[in-house]
Amino acid sequence: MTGPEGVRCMLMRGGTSKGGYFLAEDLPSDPGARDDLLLRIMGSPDPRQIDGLGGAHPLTSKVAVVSASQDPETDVVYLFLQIGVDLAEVSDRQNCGNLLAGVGPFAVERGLVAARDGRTPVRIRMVNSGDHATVTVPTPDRCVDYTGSAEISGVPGSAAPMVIAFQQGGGPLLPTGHARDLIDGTPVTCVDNGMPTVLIAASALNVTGYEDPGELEADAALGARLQEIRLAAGRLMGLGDVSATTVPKLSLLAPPVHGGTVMTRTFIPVRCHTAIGVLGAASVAAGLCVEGNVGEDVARLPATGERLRIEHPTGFLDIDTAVDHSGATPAARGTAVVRTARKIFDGTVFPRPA
Ligand code: NQM
Repeated sequence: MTGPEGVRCMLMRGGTSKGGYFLAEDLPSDPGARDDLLLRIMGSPDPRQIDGLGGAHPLTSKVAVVSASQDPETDVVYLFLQIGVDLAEVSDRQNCGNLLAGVGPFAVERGLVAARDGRTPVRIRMVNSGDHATVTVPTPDRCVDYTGSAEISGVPGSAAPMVIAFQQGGGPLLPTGHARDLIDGTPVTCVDNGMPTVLIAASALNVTGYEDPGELEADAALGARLQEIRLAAGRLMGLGDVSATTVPKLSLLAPPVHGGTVMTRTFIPVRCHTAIGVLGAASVAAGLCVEGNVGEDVARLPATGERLRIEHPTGFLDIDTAVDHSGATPAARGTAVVRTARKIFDGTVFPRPA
């Protein structure tokens, strides 16, 4: 329940993102009242989010709302909400595979899933996409252990691995029905392996794909071109008018430079990601496995195995995935990834007054 004083909240890093984790029962059930409260908790709208939990960037202005599942096949239900930084907007139009890494330990910590001695699988239904995933949480002595030796690019130090296995989603891998579309003369591959994403060779937009994210964000002509492509791609992908939504994302592709599969610069969709999202990387990886995709002359697909290393501005993200071409249309087979997560605080957050 929302008390007059404050709201129970756990602040966690999930992968390379950070956000507030709430039990659904601790928030108002009315979405309008919930969103108003969350904006005040995060300190939005304000470019600095100085009066709230938010970190003044879309990657640190996120919320996970978690509840017990009524479905015996699933343990918990996870709703992701993107909280606007400088705009008073709360969006459920996209999922977040990074915060998902924290949903497993959060569910165990809040008693929604009984911890096993060793490792505890938490089966999660993701409301935003309708897809399912299992996060396996290290639980020695039936307690969540956040310490360990797993390292992920973009996060200093090491922590316990949270292994995420995604189940096959229901939607098409190629939402436009094609491996390649032409948008105002620019070849693109529109793909959705958990995150609607538009793949574009960086060279097609006259950039190298190795620029600093800040430099790309400062390029107004590039930003305008990306927005034109995004609006057209949104319609082709059946997403309608995407002018006010955070999907589809755009990933610029360049040849790998660290021995991986491909180098990326991903727009989410206005800011350029300092790394890459989990589901964004899963979509890039699956798109690169589709015959005829726009990265064919850019990427170096592994000769064997199903692990693709997606390079990004601060390192790389390894994705296990493969595409099945035996059916009428290409389909992604199970996707898996290792992330880490960490509890930063657990307590009561005090929202800015209404
Ligand atoms: O793609 C950023 C992130 C994300 C989303 C974004 C994510 C994902 O890095 O699964 O995690 O694309 O807005 O958290």
